[in-house]
Amino acid sequence: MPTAKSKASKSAHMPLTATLNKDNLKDAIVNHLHCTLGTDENKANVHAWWKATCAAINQQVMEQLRKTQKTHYFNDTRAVHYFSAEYLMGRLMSNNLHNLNIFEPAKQALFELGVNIADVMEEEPDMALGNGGLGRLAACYIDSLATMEMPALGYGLHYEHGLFRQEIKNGAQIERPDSWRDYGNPWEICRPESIQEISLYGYVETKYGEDGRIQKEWHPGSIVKGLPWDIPVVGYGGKTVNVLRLWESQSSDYFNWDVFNNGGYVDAHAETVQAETISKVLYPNDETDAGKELRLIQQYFFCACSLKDIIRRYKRAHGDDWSRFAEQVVIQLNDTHPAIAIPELMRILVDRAEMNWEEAWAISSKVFAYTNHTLLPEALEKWSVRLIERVLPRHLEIIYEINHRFMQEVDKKWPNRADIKSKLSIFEEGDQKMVRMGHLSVIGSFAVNGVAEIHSKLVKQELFPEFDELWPGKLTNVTNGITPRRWLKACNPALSTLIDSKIGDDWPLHLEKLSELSAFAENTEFQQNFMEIKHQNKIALAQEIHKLTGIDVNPEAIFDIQIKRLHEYKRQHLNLLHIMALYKRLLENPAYDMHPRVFIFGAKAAPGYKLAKDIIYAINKVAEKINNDTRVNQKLKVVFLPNYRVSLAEKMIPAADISEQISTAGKEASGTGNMKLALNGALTLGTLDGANIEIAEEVGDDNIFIFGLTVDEVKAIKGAGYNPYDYYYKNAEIKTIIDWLESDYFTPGTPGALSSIKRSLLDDGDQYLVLADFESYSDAHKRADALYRDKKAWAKSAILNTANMGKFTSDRSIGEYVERIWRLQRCDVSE
Ligand code: 26Q
Repeated sequence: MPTAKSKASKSAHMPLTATLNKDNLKDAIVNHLHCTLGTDENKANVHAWWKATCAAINQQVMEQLRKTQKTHYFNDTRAVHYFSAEYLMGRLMSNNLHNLNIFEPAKQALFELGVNIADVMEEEPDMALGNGGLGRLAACYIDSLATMEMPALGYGLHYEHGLFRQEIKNGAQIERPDSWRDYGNPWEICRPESIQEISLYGYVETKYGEDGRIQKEWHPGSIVKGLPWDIPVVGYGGKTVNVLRLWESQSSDYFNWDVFNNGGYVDAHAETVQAETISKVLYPNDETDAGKELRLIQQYFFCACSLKDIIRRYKRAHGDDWSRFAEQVVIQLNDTHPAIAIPELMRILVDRAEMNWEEAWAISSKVFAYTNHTLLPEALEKWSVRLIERVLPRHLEIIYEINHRFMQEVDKKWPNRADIKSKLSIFEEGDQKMVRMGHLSVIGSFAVNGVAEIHSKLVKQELFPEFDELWPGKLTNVTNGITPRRWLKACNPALSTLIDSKIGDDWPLHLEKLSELSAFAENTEFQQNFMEIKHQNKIALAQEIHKLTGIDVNPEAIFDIQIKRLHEYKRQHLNLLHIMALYKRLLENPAYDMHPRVFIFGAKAAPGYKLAKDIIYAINKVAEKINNDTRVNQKLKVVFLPNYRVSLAEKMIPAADISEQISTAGKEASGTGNMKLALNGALTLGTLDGANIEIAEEVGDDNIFIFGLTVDEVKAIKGAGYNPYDYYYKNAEIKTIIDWLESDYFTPGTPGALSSIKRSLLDDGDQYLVLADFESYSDAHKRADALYRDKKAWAKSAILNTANMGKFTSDRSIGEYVERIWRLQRCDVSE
């Protein structure tokens, strides 16, 4: 236990640079060029400047990191441990400079050294250790936790290769490996002193202790080492610097030496390769469960390493006294990906700490909380019993025991209801007996939340209704949020400066203050300033588009943007069908009245998701045709920007006029891109789904284009037997467009190259109701077009979007988790 005395013993050492300013930054950068990188100002390339600048920034980051860790240690505070298989951090240099409030001094320092800070920032590879929304949410949340000075640790996997780099060749997606740390990454600290070892495979021995009590001993078949890498997470204001701890897998030396000594030299190397495979690469599937052994091992590996790390830290303060563990430790499960942590903690308590089941469960069930991010049946994680039995034999026994006791509880509540039991059981009977990780997570957690009001309502009503009845209050909502530091201040500096000049500069910490901008929504001068910034951002994006694709677009056109993973439920193909409709209208009537429009897409498809890749191909083929058709290309352009990622989002979002959020109602849990785009003054064109509903409530009906079936209407139309052919035959425009897909108009010489989309929309039943929503979607676009021509009206709506996004700061979300779920105290880091 840390003592008051040790707390008082302050180090006499003063930091080299207490706070960095322009002059000492300059010195530090040059110094690092010389002493860290072995080069100098004349020889250094952009990469060296980037590394030297990061090293200079790190002087302050590391100092605050040290102070934060010391403060948290001495205060022995309760802390949240965010368990996530994904963190989409993006670039860190600009973020850290802004959060330390030294962006301008750094820019000036580099300028005086003859270097442009924008070029230096471009040199940084994205840290893309995630697929999409769930991974970026984790990154926004750890930013807010540090900003709000909360004791918090992020835990995850140190993937050697993050999400694949997307190239487009002849219109098709090609996947290339991502290498974010090829020449070393300056933001990570290797911590070999905190290596952990974890077990896999093997068998379980049942023994009887002296007291006659049954004891289980797991004899592993394999041991793997976990090496932690720490990424400092700098809060806004730069006081609290928390840690994101990512585990790299390595082979365990001593274990392999046995093999080695038994003459298995080659086998020993095979084990090495296997162990090092675990953290090699991020699975590029989102919303689907591949059921792959390596994926399960990844999940267990990082959970087991993280729990050992947490317990080591707890024991340093409390020894073997477990009584305060649940007061000190709360673990948030980011979806079910880390759910295996629940039986792992039970194993440690029962087998290692030798607690009885009830004591262990009393602790474990106060530690975990679970966030659900999806209702899609194919995305609900399930693992076959056989696989878990082979990889984690002891965990399977524990899961059976958890379920057995839970079934008794169910039987008390609903006596003799085999139907309810089989519905609620962790085990799903069938051809292949499966473990439902969602059920395990709900049973093993003290709180369960969805990520937007509508989604949480559906989690309660459709996904887990009996759990809600059994444990009223356990299922709740925390609407997602985004960090305004990255998603407005850093990515849209001109707009940020304008906002500062009107309402002061503390909105990044108090985003609800943006509402004060409403007073200027009808002010002509403010409208002009606001729209001029949008225009400049569009010019910058147009240049980027030219650089990346060779396509020229007109910044006077409406920039209509859809950026997100490619998935049928997100309906990029609805957008595409509408683009084809506009094209056809323009061909048939060259005077067709519309403001020039540029449709811009960014999306990666899971490599094994055939139809998603076909949709990318179709977008590119349609784009090629339209962009080269001089009959229409003054009014219509289509751009697919390759390799969509956080750093590209930061360039696209400030330039958007229209934000496409067009998922089938009930399918998008929340969405967070919708919040980022609206915050930057784009008008949402979207369905009543996920957080769109709450965005509409905030901005008002006049400042958003809502279309399409509601959740209830989707249910009704599906219940009545939806037939897409009804729409195909009734609406002549829909029919021509869909038939167009089958011709060789867009793919000269290869008719049928786009026909899989037609098939999915007709023969395969149009699961996501694209045709049912088409007309309403087209109408919404007409309303958007009309409003855009009224420059003042559009400007007012755009301003009101920015002004009304206060609710969606991730600080609000984190505030709700802290108050209602985690019960944390702010911890002041000052010396
Ligand atoms: C599961 C098993 C095997 C391999 C991969 C996966 C896997 C990986 C990632 C499953 C799902 C994901 C990611 C899901 C995701 O990003 N969901 C999104 O989460 C956002 C944050 O809450 C929401 O805003 C989005 O609506 C939701 O789609």
